Amino acid sequence: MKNNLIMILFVILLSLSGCSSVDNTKPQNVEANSVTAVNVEDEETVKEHKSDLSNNASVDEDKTVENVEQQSINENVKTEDANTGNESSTNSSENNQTIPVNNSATTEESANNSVEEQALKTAEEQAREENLLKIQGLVENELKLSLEELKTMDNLIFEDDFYWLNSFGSTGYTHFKGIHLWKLLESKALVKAEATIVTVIAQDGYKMEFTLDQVKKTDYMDETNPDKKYPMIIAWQENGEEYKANKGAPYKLVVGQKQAGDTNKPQWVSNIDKIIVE
Ligand SMILES: Nc1nc2c(c(=O)[nH]1)N[C@H]1C(S)=C(S)[C@@H](COP(=O)(O)O)O[C@H]1N2
Ligand SMILES: [Mo]
Repeated sequence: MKNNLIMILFVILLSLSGCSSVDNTKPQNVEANSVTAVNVEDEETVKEHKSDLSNNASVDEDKTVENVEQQSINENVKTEDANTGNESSTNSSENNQTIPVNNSATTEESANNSVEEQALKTAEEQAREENLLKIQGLVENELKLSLEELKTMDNLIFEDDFYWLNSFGSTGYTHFKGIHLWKLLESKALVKAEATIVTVIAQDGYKMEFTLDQVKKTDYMDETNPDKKYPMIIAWQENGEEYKANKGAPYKLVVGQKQAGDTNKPQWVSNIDKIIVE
């Protein structure tokens, strides 16, 4: 009888310790699951409250409470993550994906955006800088002129149909509008007295060198029309259309013929980068 009692007690003890070892694993899963459940619930309430925003003034308060709740849930998930082994990590990483991963994606995205924005901005700035008309060398005022600035110089603007003769004998007219180069150098850059040479250099390295007298000359000709007289100009508009800013610096040096038979077209310089006075 006494032995039976001891046996019964022993069995009870055994089964109790067996139960408790089952209990050790189960509650963990339940906890993890319950966090997932709360997350889903929470997301639903967020959605609900969002749609409530327009007609409920107390929603802001609710949202603050919710944020606190959400934060504590995140903390729970993190703590759990650190404490649990492989088995329950599926659950907690699921939980992580619902909130924190989203957050870090947003942060990454905005970081990427700002990097891209900055790159774009620098590219734009660079393009703007490259599209400035630079005048350097023997001048009182070295200049970096934007197209907008050039356009405001009303009394320096010249426009006409320019006759051209190319190397292989082809001819034609092209209408150009732009700025009178010598007037620009004389009145804005203030060319120094000792200057004798003007070199016009394009972005692709193509360049033409002129004597200062050639730049000052205002009676370049059209061998087929004695009435025509042209100065040397920096054009920004060709046949009624401005040069596209993404096709290089929007300036072209244009000049008529010095005398009959002068192949003037190859002397034009597209996409001018700078003008150097020496
Ligand atoms: N920057 C630059 N300008 C340039 C050239 C060039 O290769 N690069 N070629 C010249 C030659 S040989 C000719 S015939 C004309 C052609 O003028 P168009 O581009 O208006 O047709 O541009 C001249 N200006
Ligand atoms: Mo040419």
